[in-house]
Amino acid sequence: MRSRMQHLWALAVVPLLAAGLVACQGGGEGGAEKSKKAAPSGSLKQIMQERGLKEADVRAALQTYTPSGGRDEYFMFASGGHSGQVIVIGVPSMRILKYIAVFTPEPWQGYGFDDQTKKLLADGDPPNGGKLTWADTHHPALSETDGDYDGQYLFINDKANARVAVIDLKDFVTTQIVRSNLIRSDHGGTFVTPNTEYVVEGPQYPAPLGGEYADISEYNDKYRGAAIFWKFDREKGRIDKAASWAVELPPYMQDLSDMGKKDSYGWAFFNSFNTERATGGNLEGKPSLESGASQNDMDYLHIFNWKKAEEVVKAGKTKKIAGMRVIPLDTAIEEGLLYFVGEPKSPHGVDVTPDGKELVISGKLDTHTTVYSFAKLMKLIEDKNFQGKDPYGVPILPFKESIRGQAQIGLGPLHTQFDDKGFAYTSLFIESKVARWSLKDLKVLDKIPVQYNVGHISVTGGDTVNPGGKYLMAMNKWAIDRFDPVGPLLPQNFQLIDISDPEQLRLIYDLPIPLGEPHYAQMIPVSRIKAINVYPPGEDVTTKQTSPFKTISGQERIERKPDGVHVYMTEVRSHITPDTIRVKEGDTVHLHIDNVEQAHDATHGFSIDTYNINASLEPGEHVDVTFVADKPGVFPMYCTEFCSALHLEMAGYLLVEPKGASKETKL
Ligand code: K7E
Ligand code: CUA
Repeated sequence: MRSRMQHLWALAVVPLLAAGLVACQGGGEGGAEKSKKAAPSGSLKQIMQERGLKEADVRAALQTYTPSGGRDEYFMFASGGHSGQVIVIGVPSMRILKYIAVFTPEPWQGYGFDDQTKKLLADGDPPNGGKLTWADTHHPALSETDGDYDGQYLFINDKANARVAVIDLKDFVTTQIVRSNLIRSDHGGTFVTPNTEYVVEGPQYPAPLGGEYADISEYNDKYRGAAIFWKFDREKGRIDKAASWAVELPPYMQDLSDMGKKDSYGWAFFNSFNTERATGGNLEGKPSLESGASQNDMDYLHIFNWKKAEEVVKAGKTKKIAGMRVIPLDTAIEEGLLYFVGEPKSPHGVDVTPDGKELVISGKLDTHTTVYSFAKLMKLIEDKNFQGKDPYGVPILPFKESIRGQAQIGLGPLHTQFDDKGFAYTSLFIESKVARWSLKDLKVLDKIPVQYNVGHISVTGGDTVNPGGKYLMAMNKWAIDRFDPVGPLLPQNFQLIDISDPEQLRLIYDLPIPLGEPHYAQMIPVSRIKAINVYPPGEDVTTKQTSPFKTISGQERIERKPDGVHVYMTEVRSHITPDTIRVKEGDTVHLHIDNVEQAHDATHGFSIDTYNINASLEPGEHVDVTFVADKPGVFPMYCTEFCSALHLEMAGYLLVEPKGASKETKL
């Protein structure tokens, strides 16, 4: 790929250079006028002149432009922010390939409309009733084997409602949503342990565990955090709720987390802020939460031994809260599972280096990033060399003895990623730059401006033991002057940066994201994912099982049973069978629909007006739709995908006979 790129580069640009084109940057009408002679109409040179493109622009275009039918080298899985979806983007072309419906209804995919996905979403609804129709998705994580992406599953959290989802990468479909009801919000998730033993969901805002009430004046005693270790059953492709457990944490605001790998395998790291335990009350004569939470110079990195915690759980030293086994904080301390070490000035990101030997942590209000040595942390724990305890009795390791050093990075450092050349990259939120620095000597080598207020950055394979070295995505929160004005709410700005040159960072693409604030993303080689083209006939895509209601061509029928009218239906280009459905007002209707096609991309939709019925059936897929026919009348039903030349004819009628209209209704 790289050599092909270089080849293309040489092919297209060297002649341009030879033609003196690159020197031709004179703007203004006169300049264009003068050079017209040298630039025949439609030539590359003329296009460059007309569009005001410089050499660097042409280079960037050559690096990212992908001709029709061309493919990308990487998939980027980005959080879709408030949309509750995941965005799949091809890199380097930056073409959006898919929105994966996760936490919220998505009409095109029929997600949240058929019985299967309604049930899936309901698993994440609050236990005491109510439907959630949005999410605050933050951190996608790819499944790992030996600390490297294996391309099988994707996980993502909903910060606002403390939910975690599993997405199967065989078909890019959400197959599970779990919610513990232990914590109210999560932010230290999702991160996976190096063999995806667990999908980890760290908390954010403390509250009484399990949803109890306690006044905020009881914050120190009754409010807590808890980190949940969701056990992942790879065979089944599902989180095993019964085998999952959690650990109680003090009421600090736990933030991002990362999992140890290689040398640090078996350990998990959680950042925190507000170790002041400020609770706000700015209308009650107290300092606002923000200022109360920014008093201490240091907050606590939580160092947690999950491998040892498994033994503690096995020994039954847990209590049940909201149906989940929780290691009480006292037990975690007694068993030597939990330690703290200071982290400077409003910490945010914690990132474990690819070799697992060090941790990089940045404070939002610090100009440094701090590199902790895992070996030093372990030695201090072994020697019981503590500088004291926090109010809950958690041992605190001395800061200076824990670190290798600090790098002077810049303003507002947040998140760090690594590459294959020994460089680290840190986003600078306040400075609106990405810094490249040397892990070896902690020196900044280069900084590239980004537009603007960068949050996370993502390098290909960036969270793994084996990161790549070609691309970095800067995920910027403000776009201000980057795009044509679309009113006060602007898109987010994803900027692709070429990091392959050890001498220079180059910005090569801007992609506006108009869907929500994405936060984080993962990039994986496309070749590592094996997606299917069609489903086996009768597949329930949320369970990956054959539906018991599977219907094949020739067996379509309507049956009246005690629980209502069952319609066994098929769709194939270009008819719906049966295309006439007669029911009586008040009947419960069960539609069992199969797309009996096995042709790639032969998707059919299914819709009925007024009843809000909308399904999408990929080839081989089965869905069930249950509704009460409580509105009499005539309702056209039709396929909503332009599937064939006779797509408009792919239709029929639902006839809901009013009560008492006739004695006999033909089925
Ligand atoms: Cu936006 Cu990781 Cu949720 Cu930082 S977090 S930016
Ligand atoms: Cu099937 Cu249109």
